[in-house]
Amino acid sequence: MSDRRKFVKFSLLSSAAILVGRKLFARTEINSAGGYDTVKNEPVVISTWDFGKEANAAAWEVLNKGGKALDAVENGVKVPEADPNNQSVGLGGRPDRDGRVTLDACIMDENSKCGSVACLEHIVHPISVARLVMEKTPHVMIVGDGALQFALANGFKKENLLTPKSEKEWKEWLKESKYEPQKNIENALPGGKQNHDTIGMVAMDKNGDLSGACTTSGLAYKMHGRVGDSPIIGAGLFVDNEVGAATSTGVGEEVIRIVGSHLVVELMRQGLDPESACKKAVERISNRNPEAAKQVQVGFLALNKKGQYGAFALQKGFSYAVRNGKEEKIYESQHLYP
Ligand code: SD4
Repeated sequence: MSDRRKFVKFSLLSSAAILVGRKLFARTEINSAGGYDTVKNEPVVISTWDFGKEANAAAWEVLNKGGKALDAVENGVKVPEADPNNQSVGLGGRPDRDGRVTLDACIMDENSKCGSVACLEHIVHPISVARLVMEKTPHVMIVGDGALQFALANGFKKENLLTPKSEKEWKEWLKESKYEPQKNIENALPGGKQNHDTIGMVAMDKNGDLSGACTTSGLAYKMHGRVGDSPIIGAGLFVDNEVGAATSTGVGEEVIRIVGSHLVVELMRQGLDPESACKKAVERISNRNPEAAKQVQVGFLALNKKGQYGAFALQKGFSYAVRNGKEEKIYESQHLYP
């Protein structure tokens, strides 16, 4: 056989072997939420709500170049943080009942390092302050004035986060000043506007390492100083590099009570797929108090170490965005109540 023919035969055999290998290991099953399992160690990023799509695109720029999941999630959630039209995260977020925009954020990496800020004012990117807490201090969480001082000392600029639009709506709300954060579900604000939409994002990089970030302005017109689940490691976000990562959105008090994201990860450790784990956590909330659970929204979103992802919510209306080498999509989550 000529050298050339030998080479062609060898190449064909190797390609066939690679294809068989991919077939064996590259499972692409449709899960019940319509999502796909990705191949182990293929980068993927998922995030809460429709606006996760733009955030995922920024995260994907990092992952696609072989960057770390930690850098990807920070880069990703900075997009809604800087968007003045997004009224539930960062700049332009709806204020508390005193008209102050107070932000909560946390970040966690593959080594279980984590950082968090809560009730932070005047800083557009609380997620980057949370990352600095993780990297530059021996602590996990810094809140209020202390968080602001820490941010300013590290070069962050003090800015006015209350946009004219959010201020106008807050003044409208003041007329009745109805304090009902527990009852708020989708479309609860005047004019059918949503009152909550945290971004929670989790990602896996090419090394198979996981990280997550979560950032929000919290419930609209909350009491000054109220902190939700979003900056609480274990509640709004949890990453365990052996098992998977999860994040949450919705009424934070309900999530904190069950330490929701940690629960989802632990359920995945016991063998549940991401959607089933999210469902069990949602059921934990509804079993505790079914009547109360019908009045609120909570959604969980999870990714496991195999690259499989899934979500589940109390109510209809929770969406999540996915970006990997094959797709850029928004999915509707399954939900408990119609
Ligand atoms: C909070 N969980 O402050 C946040 C709000 C939220 O979708 O997620 N809204 O309780």
